[in-house]
Amino acid sequence: MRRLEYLFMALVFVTAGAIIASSYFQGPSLRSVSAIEAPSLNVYWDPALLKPADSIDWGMLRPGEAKNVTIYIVNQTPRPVNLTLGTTGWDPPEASGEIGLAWSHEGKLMLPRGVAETDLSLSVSPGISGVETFSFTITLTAEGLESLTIAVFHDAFTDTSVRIIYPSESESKPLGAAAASVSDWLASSLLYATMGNADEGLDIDPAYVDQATGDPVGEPGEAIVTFGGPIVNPVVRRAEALFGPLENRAPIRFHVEGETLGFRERDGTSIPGASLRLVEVSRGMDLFMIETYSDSEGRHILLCYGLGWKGTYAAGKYYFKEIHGDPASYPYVWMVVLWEDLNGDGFVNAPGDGDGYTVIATGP
Ligand SMILES: [Ca+2]
Repeated sequence: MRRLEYLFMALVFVTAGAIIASSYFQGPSLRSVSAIEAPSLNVYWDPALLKPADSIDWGMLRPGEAKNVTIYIVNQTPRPVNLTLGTTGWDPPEASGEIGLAWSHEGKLMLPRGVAETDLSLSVSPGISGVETFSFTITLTAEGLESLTIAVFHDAFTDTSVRIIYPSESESKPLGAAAASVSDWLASSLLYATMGNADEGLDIDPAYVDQATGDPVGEPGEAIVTFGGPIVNPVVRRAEALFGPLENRAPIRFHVEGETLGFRERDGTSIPGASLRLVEVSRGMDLFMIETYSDSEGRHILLCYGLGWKGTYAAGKYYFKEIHGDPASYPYVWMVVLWEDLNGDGFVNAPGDGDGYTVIATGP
């Protein structure tokens, strides 16, 4: 994963000084109240993001006890960020060995404008003594990453609401897209298996696809996955439209010229090796693409499809077997892969099971 170091670093301070935190003994218990300040990562109590969390009351803590609070963090920046928790400024210093703070998001990724539910856990050592009041500063470091890549998208799935849109069999679809085949669904199911928080819907469902524009429906920061190419998939058809600002379009697009099918960059630049003749596609070869981008509404989209249906199925198997197993090796915004039915059985075998998968091009 490439990082744009120093370009963006956000610190969230949950402090006990600037921000108040008082702790004191009440009999055998400790009480601690902390206020929260979050200049770049906004913090809320509720998933609807209506109640800003400007302080945490940990309640009464006995020696040996731990308390959890659930908060919702919003990445307000236009970049994916990598989160790290730290504590500083312990007063008295020895309290740091007796009181610990942990959370469930160490090292995790957040998509731009993404929302993450996380638990903060404060624990007090059973043997704490000599500490009547304490204070410390919590630092949540949000390191900005260079761009949304396939690797970032994959890693963010764990904590991101993902909407999977399936091209339907309907003959009447947005933007005049054609009926899809079940193979597009098969490919999607391989991604579904890797996600923790996915909703599924069809392209003819207005809750998933704007029936007038073909745009996917979703909140800023949400992730959207869809399989199947522009012939059957209105979301892809919309993403590859040849009009409108370039930055609103998917990074690469389907291109057909005579009997040759392939992919080009969104501005029309050809991609060497990223095309096949129609006759080759029917003889056990296919090209597929996997790409990710953010649309103008701040939704993060992963598109996967082949020139033919076997290529789309191959994309699903490739994602599951290769990318899911080693996402850090895919720091790309887009990639084009050649699938070949090397064992000649007419079936799309997974990588390592007899067929060939060759990365033709990656970008940017
Ligand atoms: Ca095969």
